[in-house]
Amino acid sequence: MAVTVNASRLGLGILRRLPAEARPLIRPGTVPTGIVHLGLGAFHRAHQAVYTEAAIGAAGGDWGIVAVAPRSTAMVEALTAQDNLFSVSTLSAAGNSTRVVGALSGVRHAPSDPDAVVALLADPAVRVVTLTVTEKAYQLDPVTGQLSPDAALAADLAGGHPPSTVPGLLLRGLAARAAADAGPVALVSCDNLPANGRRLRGMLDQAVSRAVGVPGLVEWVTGNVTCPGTMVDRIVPASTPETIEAARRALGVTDLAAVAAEPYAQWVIEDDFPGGRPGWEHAGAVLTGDAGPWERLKLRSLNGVHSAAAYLGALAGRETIADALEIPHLADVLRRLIAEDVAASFTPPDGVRVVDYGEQVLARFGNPAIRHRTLQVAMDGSQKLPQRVLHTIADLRAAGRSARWGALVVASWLRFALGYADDGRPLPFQDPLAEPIRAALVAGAQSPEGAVDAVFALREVVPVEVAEDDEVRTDVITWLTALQRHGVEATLAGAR
Ligand code: CS2
Repeated sequence: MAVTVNASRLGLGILRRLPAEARPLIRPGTVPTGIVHLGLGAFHRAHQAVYTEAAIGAAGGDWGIVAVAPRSTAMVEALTAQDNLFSVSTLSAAGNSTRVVGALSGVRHAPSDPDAVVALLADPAVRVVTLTVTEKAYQLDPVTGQLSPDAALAADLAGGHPPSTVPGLLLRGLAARAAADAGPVALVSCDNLPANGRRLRGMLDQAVSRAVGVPGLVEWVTGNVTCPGTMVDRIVPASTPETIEAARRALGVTDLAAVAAEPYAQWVIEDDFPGGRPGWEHAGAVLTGDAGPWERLKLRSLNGVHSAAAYLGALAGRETIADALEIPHLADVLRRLIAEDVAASFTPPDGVRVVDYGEQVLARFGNPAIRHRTLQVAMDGSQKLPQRVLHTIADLRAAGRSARWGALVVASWLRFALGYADDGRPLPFQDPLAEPIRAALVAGAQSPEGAVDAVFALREVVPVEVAEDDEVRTDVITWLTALQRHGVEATLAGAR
């Protein structure tokens, strides 16, 4: 690897100038590749890369990560110019610290070099493939988990040209791996999907069985590919110029791949790796037979509450999640959501009390040093709401309980989707299903009843048992009416 000696830019050449506590835990560039990661976003850099570096440092192994950007080139260019190094700044009220991470052994840009990614997936040295590609990249109907291919994926399934989608890349990579007899591999979803291992497996099986020109791949995948489920957790907002400035202050050089994150991190992983894995347990990860209870705990008590704070906060004109928590009564309402709805909806992992976990979550959301924008968390609601809130509601109703606080979250999402904050300012609605949702809202816009009925008819967003439940419908309409008439602050003040 070429060593960049550039006084003003992060790179191998400047590491010796850094204080010991800011240096990587391993010698960067010396660990051979064993992992391919799809999705080069801030979350991967502050989560799996950090755990994997610590695991290699503690337990060894050839587990360098080649990270693949599925879309933009900016991060690939930044990391290439920095010898694949980046820094993580850990931010809290108690103070900040910054450390350079050396886990990446390479970076690739999938759109400009899909064949290189396919070749990597077929490399026998690669035995683990991790993914942080966001919910929508799986191209699964959020409610049913059925593959719902867009035109690009349909073209990938037809074959004959290099793949351009995540399912397409995996499909062609595994076909090449089977042809090369390169050995078994674990594909590990690190996205906030429900039962993410099973969803990824379902996506793969459906893609393989529909694909043209991959004879025998169904059998090979069955015998050689595992999809362990995971629960991933760390609050990592999108990087901003302030993130880069914090890294520059700490390191004395520019790091265009810098990320900032909260101190807390958790990773629960199902231990099903036929080709081996890093010693992640030495880095604090929990290896288990079933991540399901952890995943439900996190999706419902953290992400569901995060979405609630994001929609209500954005409507009330608050820029960040920490600002949103300052809205009078919001924290109390979120506590009731956790205690009365979330905690009653599922059985948590042994030894965990959901309300205690929820208190910790609220404290994390309040971290004033983490400027997590409400609009970032509000994005892609159609892909997030089922596992974050609608499953909670469905489970409560199946047990004969009410789900009033869950209904408030649904109403706040609908109110957000209508496109205006309480002060009349427009709100951006970024969602892969923005068109059908907006069309439904326009059709039903005359009244809250009309809006709820129109959106509840969208089967790819709202499960039938929730959509056809009169009590849920009434609760959502009541909250939506209050939010529209009185705004967030008065609605929360009057919430009982
Ligand atoms: C957030 C998550 O953006 C969002 O939707 O709820 O990214 C959240 O910060 C992480 O899941 C925390 O682990």
